[in-house]
Amino acid sequence: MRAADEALIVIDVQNDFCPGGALAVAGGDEIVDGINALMPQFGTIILTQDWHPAGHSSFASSHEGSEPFSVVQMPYGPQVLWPDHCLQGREGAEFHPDLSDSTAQAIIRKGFNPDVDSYSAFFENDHVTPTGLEGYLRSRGISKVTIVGLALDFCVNFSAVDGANLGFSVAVDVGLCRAIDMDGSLDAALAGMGDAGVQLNG
Ligand code: VGL
Ligand code: ZN
Repeated sequence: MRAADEALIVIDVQNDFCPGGALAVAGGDEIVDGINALMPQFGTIILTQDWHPAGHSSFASSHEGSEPFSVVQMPYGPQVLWPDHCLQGREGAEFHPDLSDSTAQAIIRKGFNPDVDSYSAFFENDHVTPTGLEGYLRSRGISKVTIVGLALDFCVNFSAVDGANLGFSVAVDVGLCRAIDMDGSLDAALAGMGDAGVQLNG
């Protein structure tokens, strides 16, 4: 059993990020059993859920003439345009059916602001609007987090770096993550997490 000040954060293990989903991550479903097996070690478990309204500004379909996986400039910086995914209340936004969600005490939904994407579990992509996770963790006395889930080079990466910058001790169990890996994004994410002081395990 991990210490009382440790939490497990499971990022976006949702149908749309698994094979057959709208933004499928290769092997995304392969990590579910391992995550379930890790859960009993932690007294505090948090799940995140990518949770977009229809017409979200991160969808290529909201930008006429733009293709998925192209990049546009948003007021808050560059933004990859994605296929429509994780629509609020739809099957694609549900957790993978085999993910054990009964022991999770909090579910952080993110990406619900129509104008700003939110990769990180801590801040929207403007890097200032909080999700509330920091306060949740601090008020529960959590100082160390282990992060697993999807996708390693986007939401796991941004969550881990933000967590480290906020002063949490952050470990990523890389074996319990899968990556989108577009245009070198995986290598950049691994380097960036290392630079931020994130411990990369597995
Ligand atoms: C994610 C792209 C768009 C993720 C979410 O969970 O990594 N990636 N929305
Ligand atoms: Zn998204």
